Amino acid sequence: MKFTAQNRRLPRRVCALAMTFVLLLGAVTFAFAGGVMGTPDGEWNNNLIHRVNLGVSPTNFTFYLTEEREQFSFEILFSAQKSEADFYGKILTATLSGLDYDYLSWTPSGIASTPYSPKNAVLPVEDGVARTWSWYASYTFTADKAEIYNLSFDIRFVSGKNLENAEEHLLSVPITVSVVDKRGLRPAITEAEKITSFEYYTDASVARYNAALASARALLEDTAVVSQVQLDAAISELNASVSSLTYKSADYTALDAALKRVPSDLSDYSPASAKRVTDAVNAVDRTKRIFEQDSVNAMTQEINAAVDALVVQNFRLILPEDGSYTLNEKSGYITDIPDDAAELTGLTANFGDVSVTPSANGIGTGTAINIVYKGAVVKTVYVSIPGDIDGDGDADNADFLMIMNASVGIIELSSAQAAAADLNGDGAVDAIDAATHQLTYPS
Ligand SMILES: [Ca+2]
Ligand SMILES: [Ca+2]
Repeated sequence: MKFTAQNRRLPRRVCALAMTFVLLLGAVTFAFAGGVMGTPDGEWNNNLIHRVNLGVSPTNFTFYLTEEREQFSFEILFSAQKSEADFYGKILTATLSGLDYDYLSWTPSGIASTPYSPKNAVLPVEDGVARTWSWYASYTFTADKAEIYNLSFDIRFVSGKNLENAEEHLLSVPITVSVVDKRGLRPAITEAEKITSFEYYTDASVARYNAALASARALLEDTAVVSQVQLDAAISELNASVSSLTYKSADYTALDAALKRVPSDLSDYSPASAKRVTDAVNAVDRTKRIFEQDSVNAMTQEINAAVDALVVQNFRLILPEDGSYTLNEKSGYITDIPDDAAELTGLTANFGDVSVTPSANGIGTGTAINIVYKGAVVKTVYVSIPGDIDGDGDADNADFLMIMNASVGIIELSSAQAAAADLNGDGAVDAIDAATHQLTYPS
C-alpha cells in the first residue's frame, strides 16, 4: 500500500488542531445558510435557518505507478460543523461514486467524544454548543495504467430548525484521483546516464542534456505533484536531448586560409593544374567532426599543394586604360606609345613583372617589353612604330634612308623594324614604302 505525501494520514492530534483550518481554508468547504450560497440542487437552503458547514478535503489525489500493477490508498476527511446550538441535522449516507475501490473504512475523528459513522451521524440538538464532527473515509484501489478518475463524493443529509420541517438534501463534491504512469522515467534516465563522456559534444547540446536529466531525476524523487503530460514531456525531452547531442565541428581555420590562396580566375593556368585546384576545392567537406581533424588537415594540405603546383599557361601584358599605348592584336606589336617617351611606364602583366629594354637608339621601334616571371623572361612584346626604323621614336629622314638601304639589300631589318618599314602593309619592304615614307613624314 502506498501513500503520496498529500494523502498520508496526519496524526490524529494534529488533525484535530487543524480542523478549523480545514473547514475555513480547505479545498472544498460548503456553508449552508439561508440564501447565502448557491447549492447543487437549488432548493435546500429554504428550510435552513441555522448554520451547518460540511467540509470535504482534499479533493485531488495523485498516485505514481512504478510497477506493473499497484495498490493505492487515499483518505477523504469529511467534516460537519454545527455552529449554532438550536439546530437539527442528520447525515444519512456519504458515498464515493466513479471508482472501483476494494474497501472502505470510516474512522471518526475530531473533537466529538462519541464516534459517529456518517451513515447514521446525528448532529445533536440538545447540547447547545457549536461542535464539529469529522470522519476519515479510506479507499483502496488498484491501477495498472495512467488514468484520471473524476469521482463524486455524495452526501445525503437532512437538516432544519427542528425535526418537523427538516428536509433531505444532497451535496455532491467532485473528487479527482489521478494515476500517473511513472514507469517510463527510470529506464529513460538509465539510458541517458550511459553517456559519460561529453568532451566531443557542443556546449549547447550538453547543456540541454544536463537540464533534461536533472528534471527527470527531480521527477523521480517524487517531491512534487506532476501530471502525466508533464511526466511524458520530461521523458520525451530527455530522450530528445540524448539523440540531439551534437559533436563539435573540426577546426576549419587552416582550410579557410588555404581557400583564400585559390585564384578567382584559373583560366590562365594549364588545364591540368587548374583542375587539381578545382577538384581540391570541390572536395571540401564541411561536416567533419572534432575527431575527424586529420581528414580536414588532408583537405587543407591538398588545396595548398594544388595552388603551389599551378602552372601559368598564358602571360599577358596589361596596358594602361588611358589609351596611351596601342597593341596591334594582329601583328602583336605595340604600335603607339606616348609622344617623346624617355621610358615606358604603367605597363603590368597578369603574372610576374615587366622590364623594358630600349632599342639601340632609345624608346621606339625595337624596344622590348619583357614579362619576367620567377626570374626568367617568359614573354616579350616589341614596339614597332610605323615609320620609325632606327628606334628613336620619331619618323624622319634617317628612317627613310634605312628603308631605302633595306629595299636594296644593303642592310637587314629586324622583324619589328620591317613591320615599321612596310608602310603599305604588303609584307615587303621596298621602294614603294620609301616613297610613302617621304610623303607621309616629310622632313
Ligand atoms: Ca626614327
Ligand atoms: Ca611594303
